[in-house]
Order: sequence, then structure tokens, then C-alpha cells
Amino acid sequence: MKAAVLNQIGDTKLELRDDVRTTDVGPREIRVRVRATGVCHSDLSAMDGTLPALAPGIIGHEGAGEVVEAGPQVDHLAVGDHVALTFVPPCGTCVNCRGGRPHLCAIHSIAAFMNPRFLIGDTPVFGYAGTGTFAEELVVPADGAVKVADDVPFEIAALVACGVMTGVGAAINTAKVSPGASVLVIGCGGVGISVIQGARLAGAATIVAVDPVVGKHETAKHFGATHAVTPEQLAETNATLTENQGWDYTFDVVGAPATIRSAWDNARRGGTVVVVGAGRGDAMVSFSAQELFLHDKRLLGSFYGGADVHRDYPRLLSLWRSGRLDLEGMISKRITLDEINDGLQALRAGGNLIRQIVTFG
Ligand code: CXF
Ligand code: ZN
Repeated sequence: MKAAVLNQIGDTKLELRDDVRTTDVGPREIRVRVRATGVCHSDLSAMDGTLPALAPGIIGHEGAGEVVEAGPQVDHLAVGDHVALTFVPPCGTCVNCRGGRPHLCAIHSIAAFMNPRFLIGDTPVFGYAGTGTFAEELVVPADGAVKVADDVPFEIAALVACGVMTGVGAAINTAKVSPGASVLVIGCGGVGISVIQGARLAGAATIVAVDPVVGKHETAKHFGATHAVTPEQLAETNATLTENQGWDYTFDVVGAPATIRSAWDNARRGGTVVVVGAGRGDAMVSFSAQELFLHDKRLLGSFYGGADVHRDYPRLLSLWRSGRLDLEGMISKRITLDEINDGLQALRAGGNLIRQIVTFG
């Protein structure tokens, strides 16, 4: 089959090949024919070493498709089912799954670093984050797929699988934004726009979007931001809108030390600071010992929007069905797998792209 292969970490291009195979389907695994996948910033982070990934590998992790084969012990999915994938398959039995934290289940995630599920000849090829959706087919644990109704377009289901879950979940599950609150969102890519939509759903009164790319400001407002400013305008906006008290909730959706620090600085005393951006393991952020207690802020990490995929994917799709979550509007461009390198380069260049979706014939 056709797939886009990351030969080495540090490569800026994927190699399009048509001789990639999946491993055989294990007893509790399924084979999925990928029908749509988003191009997420974390795919670039896998390529450049910001996030851990193994090479040779197939990246792409925000996908949806159709089950074409199911192992004999798979009982909740069948051939023909439409599914949205997840890069954190909940095993259902570990301490995190039983404790109501299925987004922190490490069972399948650790296994994915040991079990390559693609092959080129005899060479094992790893799937990124246990997925690898820049391929026509992939094999995943059945726990890593959530059934969606047949009438949900694959591209809509794909969006839910990473960016929308991560962003809306950060606002609703992690921060628990309260009605009437003031919210600041730093970074307006696909995840930032999803945080904005989540804050709007939660009933925030003001939502201020921050991004250096002025072209993204109108986009942010379209999805619910009440104001949009550049980082340089933030101090003045804090003075005008909050009398320098800061916002109730601030979200870093970049993952850089400067933006995390800015999220902290712009939260009010007693406010909530949420780190959504996926930063480097060696990037350090400084806080004084005094401000950590004196400002009484809640500093929260948000991984995968605190997702309980079996609860949240259906909820997000219900919100989309009822017109309260705009997912169609998040699709900036549709491309083919053959165009993936151009798509990655466009994302790297940082234009006003919410999501590019790779669709498969
Ligand atoms: C990432 C987190 C690390 C694994 C891949 C997905 N999240 C969002 O893109
Ligand atoms: Zn992602």
C-alpha cells in the first residue's frame, strides 16, 4: 500500500512509497482503512525531534476510517464499522482507566514504542503514537478505535481524534471554564481554535485570542473569540479589559517557555493557567518560589484534553450535529497523500491554516 515514510528524525520530508505493509492483525487488533487524517503540528514535532517518535516510522495521528479486518477477540467492533482513532487507546483495566483518567493510560502507548505495526520488506516501521495515519491502512489495538455513526463524514471524525478533543477538552475537562468567565488563549492553530470553541461552549463572557499572525485574528473571532490581539498588544489589552488584574483562565497552546510564562503572567491571582502546547523536553520555564504561592494560581497541564474518548467523542459529535461546534469550518484545505510534504511545509510556514485534511480515495 501507499504510505508516507519518515526515514530519520530530522528529515524535513517524508518519502512516499507504495511498498509498505502492515503487520498481521493480532487477536485484539483491527485493521483500518484510513479515509481521512488531519495534519497536526505534533506531526512536525515528531519529524524535528520535539516530541518522541521512532524512525523509520509513519506519522499522522488524527485519523478516521473503516474497519476492514478484526481479530478473533475483538467484540465491540466489526468489519464495516466507521471509527475515529485515538493515540491513547484506553486499556480499560489499569489504575488510570479505573481511576477515571483514561487519557493517562500508558499500556498501549508504551507497547507502541516496542511493537512496530508496519513493514517495508523485512524492515520494521513504527507508527507514530501507536497510530500512523499517513498510510492507506493501519493496524491498531481495538481499544484505539471509537465507533462513529455511518453518517458522520470521515474528515469530521478525524478532527475529533486529536485537535478538537485536545482543545475543547482543555477548556471543558481540564480547566472547567465557568459561565461568565474571562479567557485568554495564546496560539490560534487548530488546537487553539478548539480551545476557543470549548470556552464559548462553556459560556465564557470574554475570550481573547493571541497570535502574532494577524491573519488568524478574524478566524479566531469567527470561532468565538470576542477580541484578538498580537503578543505585543497583550499588555495594553490586559490594562483595558481587566484593569491589569488578568484573566480567569489562560491557555498556552504553543508550548514555548515564553508563551507559558505569558499565560502565567496574564492570569489573575487565583486564576487558572492551562498548558496545552506540546513543548520540548529540554525547554525550561522559570517561576519564582514566591509567586507560586503568593499568586494562588492553579497551573494545570492538559494532555489530550483530559479525554475519555468513549464519553467525549460522541459528545463532541453531538455538539457538532446540533450546530454548536463548528467542525466543517476548521477544514482549511483538503489534500491527497501525494501532497503531504507541501501540506507539512505550509503548516511549518505558520500561515492561517486551521486544519489541512488528507483524504483518501
Ligand atoms: C500529541 C501528543 C503526543 C503524541 C501525539 C499527539 N498531541 C497532539 O497533537
Ligand atoms: Zn495532534
